[in-house]
Amino acid sequence: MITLYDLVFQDDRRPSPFCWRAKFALKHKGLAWRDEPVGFTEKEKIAFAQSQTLPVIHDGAHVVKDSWAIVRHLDKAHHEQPLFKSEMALSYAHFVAGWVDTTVHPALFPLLIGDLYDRVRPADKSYFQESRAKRLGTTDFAAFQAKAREKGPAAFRAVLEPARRVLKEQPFLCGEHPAYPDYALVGAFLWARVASPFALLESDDPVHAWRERMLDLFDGMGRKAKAA
Ligand SMILES: N[C@@H](CCC(=O)N[C@@H](CS)C(=O)NCC(=O)O)C(=O)O
Repeated sequence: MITLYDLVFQDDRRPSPFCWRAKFALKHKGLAWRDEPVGFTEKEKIAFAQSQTLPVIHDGAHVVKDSWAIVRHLDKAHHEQPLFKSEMALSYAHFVAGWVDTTVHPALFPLLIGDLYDRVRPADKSYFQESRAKRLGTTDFAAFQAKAREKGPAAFRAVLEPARRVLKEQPFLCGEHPAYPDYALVGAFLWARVASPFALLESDDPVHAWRERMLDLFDGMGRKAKAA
């Protein structure tokens, strides 16, 4: 049985966008897993993988860290229901994951930082505050978030335009059926949903309808996760 080491917040919340990618990929392939929650200050649990970040998986003799390495491993080790059916599918997935990492997450982070901090486990608060203050240049995350939200979610919505153009024409980024590019993007929305009540999308946005479809996938895995 595969073990997935998943970042945990207060009240067993699981917001990590990268861990969500791994969970959707496991479901896509029909693979069962055992879940091991890891707090920010419990990195000793993943020391065996020489990793400082989550997700990590333990799959038989294989220990794999980093969400992209994990999904590549899953397809190599388990041939059923491939995530990447061609070199082009693999390249599209890599491109979309990179776009989410470098454009979608940075646009979202300032809108969520105060709510994320509020939901971090008490034992992890000072670690989170210190590490994120290095990135943001302040420890006043509530004020940083309020300033980001003054502008409203319009700038964030604009970032989604490449996805919106595709989703105007088809139900998923990958066509009639979802695949890894959809999982990479929905991870960002689950990060937001689990950590924050802030409304990101308008109801007539094709990205909104797509997000609803993604929340319904795999017996409502995303929808059932504890939300803010
Ligand atoms: N490139 C890595 C990024 C993983 C990552 O940054 N994970 C965050 C959680 S979303 C983490 O574990 N952070 C630990 C920390 O900040 O100490 C991947 O794709 O798995």
